[in-house]
Amino acid sequence: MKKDTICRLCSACCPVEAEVENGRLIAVKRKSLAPPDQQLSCPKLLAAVEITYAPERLTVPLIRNRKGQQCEADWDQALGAVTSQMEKIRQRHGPQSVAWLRGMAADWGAPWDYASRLMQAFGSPNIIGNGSVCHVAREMAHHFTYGAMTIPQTKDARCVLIWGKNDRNTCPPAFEAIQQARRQGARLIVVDPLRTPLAEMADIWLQIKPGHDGLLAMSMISTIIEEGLYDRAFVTQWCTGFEELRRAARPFTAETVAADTWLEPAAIRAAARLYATTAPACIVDGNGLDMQLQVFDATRAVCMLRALTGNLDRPGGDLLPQPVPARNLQLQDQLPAQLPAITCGYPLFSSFHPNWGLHAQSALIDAILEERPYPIRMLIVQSGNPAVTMTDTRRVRQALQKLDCLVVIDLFPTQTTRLADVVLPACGCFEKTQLNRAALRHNLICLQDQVIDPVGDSWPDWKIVFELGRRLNLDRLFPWHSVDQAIDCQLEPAGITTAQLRRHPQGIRTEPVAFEKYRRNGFATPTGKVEFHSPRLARHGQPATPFENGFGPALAFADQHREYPFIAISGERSSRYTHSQFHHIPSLRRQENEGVVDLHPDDACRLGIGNGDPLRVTTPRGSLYMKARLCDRVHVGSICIGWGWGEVDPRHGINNLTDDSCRNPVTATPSNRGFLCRVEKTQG
Ligand SMILES: Nc1nc2c(c(=O)[nH]1)N[C@H]1C(S)=C(S)[C@@H](COP(=O)(O)OP(=O)(O)OC[C@H]3O[C@@H](n4cnc5c(=O)[nH]c(N)nc54)[C@H](O)[C@@H]3O)O[C@H]1N2
Ligand SMILES: Nc1nc2c(c(=O)[nH]1)N[C@H]1C(S)=C(S)[C@@H](COP(=O)(O)OP(=O)(O)OC[C@H]3O[C@@H](n4cnc5c(=O)[nH]c(N)nc54)[C@H](O)[C@@H]3O)O[C@H]1N2
Ligand code: SF4
Ligand SMILES: [Mo]
Repeated sequence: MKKDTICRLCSACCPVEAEVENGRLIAVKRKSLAPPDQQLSCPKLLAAVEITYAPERLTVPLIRNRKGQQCEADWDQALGAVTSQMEKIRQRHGPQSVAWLRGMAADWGAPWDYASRLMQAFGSPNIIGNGSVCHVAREMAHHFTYGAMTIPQTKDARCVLIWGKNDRNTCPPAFEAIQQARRQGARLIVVDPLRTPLAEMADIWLQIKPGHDGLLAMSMISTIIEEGLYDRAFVTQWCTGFEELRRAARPFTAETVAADTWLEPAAIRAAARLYATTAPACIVDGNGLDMQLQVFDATRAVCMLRALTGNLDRPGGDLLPQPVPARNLQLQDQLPAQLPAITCGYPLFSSFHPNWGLHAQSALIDAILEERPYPIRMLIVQSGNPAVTMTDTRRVRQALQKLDCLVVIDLFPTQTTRLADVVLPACGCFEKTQLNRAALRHNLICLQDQVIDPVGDSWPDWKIVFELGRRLNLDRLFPWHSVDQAIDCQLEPAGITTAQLRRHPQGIRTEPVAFEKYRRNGFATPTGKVEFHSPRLARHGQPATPFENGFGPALAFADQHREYPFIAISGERSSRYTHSQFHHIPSLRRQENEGVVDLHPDDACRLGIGNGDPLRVTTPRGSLYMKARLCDRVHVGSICIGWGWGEVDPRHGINNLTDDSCRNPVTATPSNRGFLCRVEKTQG
């Protein structure tokens, strides 16, 4: 039997066709729109069956006993242990002392609302997402510029500007669209410190110095304005703050920023001209911008390029999304107004979206360790592995160990589940039905539909949350007995049911694709226009126009560059793994057996390091051990460190090196991606 669903082995949300025989998953294939010889295969999806039935899967709940051992339990015992701890802590310290942490996108989206609803009904405002280190800071920058995060219309573009995104490894459908645009003659500009496959395909590759994208974006703005290459009609009618932007950008000439960006002035100007004079053009922005100290202003500047060139909401440009109307299941209004969330130090970031979790992830660790603004004593982690993936592992582990109670909901044992008092086994993506955020934020809406029974005694996340609700006597707020009922309730405003979605596996549109929608109601900003200058930000003491007060520090430990002379690039995704996941899957390990440090041959020669030599990489926060791989993918003076291997061995953990003491003031983003470090050869 074949069945359509959405893969969530990573956050690309690819539509797939699953093959099931006698209730067992046999194979899963991506439904690609590209011609057969242009389709990109996904190694994780090819390993889907192996992942689903991996012997390591958690199949029963675990509870830590008095001797400190994790022992198997049944669901009744485990859920009872969780709710009795929650009640106990609420009585002693107040409900706000219990927090919920959401990790990677595996279970993101509409189901996010279920956990938020549970915590809000329980009385805690602390539902913390990981958006400060993922794309949510970027999303906020889009919001503050023109009201929503745009979607590049790559396949119809004549020029594609890829800024810190590697769809070759992270989103096959998007990569196929880039290839299609190329076949149709589109020009390609890539801004990436690494020679990625996309950089190799590009007409112009800007090998930017990590973390310095804000300088480049301002410089491109400066060139476009000074050379009169902007769309005057659009700017006059639909943008505010053009003079402020011109003034802010003026000092960032190509010649001025060249040395600090490792780029040639001529290349910067050529990229600005090509992008501004080839219409339509779209910008694909990614995680390369996301974990920078300057993320908010750098991304705003990139967003402003879209508006300056009149590419917003035009075919082949950057589409403003058409969200599916859905019911907000959250209960924010039931929380006492005087009870701040622990993310209150980042008020703009915590409030820019009505129904997401609060995303300043680092605030959670502050609250546990430093008890500010008040202590968190119990934490429930859902679909995340913070002991590996959160900034500054030593500090994170210290925090997780300080808790009175740690509960982890996951599919596999991880560095984080090992620290837990209670572990609840969750189902994988082919074992449950859910609505994904991607499906709601923009038409088409597709269903991720269950294709096989849960493996072992694992439960879907929705069921775990609903059952916790019932045990906390919140049955009234969790009246649904199936996920279909809950989705139907959420989608009622859209007039769509789960049953209809199931009948239309190719998806349902609630409205036809429309361009230039701002002509009807303006942009969703306070002024109704694209805001090059934001009075809202000025009121909060932030630069109203990007970098109007200059460009601040870009990399962690920049003040100690003599001791730490290399720039590390972290987190570049492999197509075979999702963050810390799947490293135990034999077929994937056969393709990529270990994490490595990419080092330029010139640097290696200078340091007497050979290919495959064991290295120690050090920052003021700690060390990491990995083998060297000599290659010119990296710029001299920088290294690229393999991501996610801290799950296999904590000595390979990138976040041993990262710094959480310096953050973007708006979005709480630390510089996980670019930081200074020292590299040396070690013994075996
Ligand atoms: N230094 C540095 N730090 C980074 C990054 C970086 O590039 N560099 N990247 C950042 C980014 S963008 C992100 S998104 C985060 C990712 O950080 P995490 O969210 O911690 O990522 P994963 O390692 O993928 O952990 C996800 C966990 O969820 C489990 N899981 C998978 N599916 C489900 C499900 O359906 N339900 C449940 N309950 N569990 C599930 C998996 O087994 C896994 O243990 O890391 C961030 N941290
Ligand atoms: N296979 C796989 N797919 C995934 C994931 C995964 O772990 N594995 N994770 C998912 C998640 S949660 C996310 S957030 C996305 C991320 O998706 P992407 O944004 O596509 O992925 P990355 O590889 O993290 O980073 C993109 C590029 O940014 C570049 N980069 C690094 N530093 C800088 C910089 O300072 N400036 C610029 N301009 N570029 C820089 C890197 O070299 C890399 O080529 O992928 C999702 N998809
Ligand atoms: S890229 Fe691969 S793993 Fe990620 S959603 Fe698509 S098919 Fe699944
Ligand atoms: Mo992410």
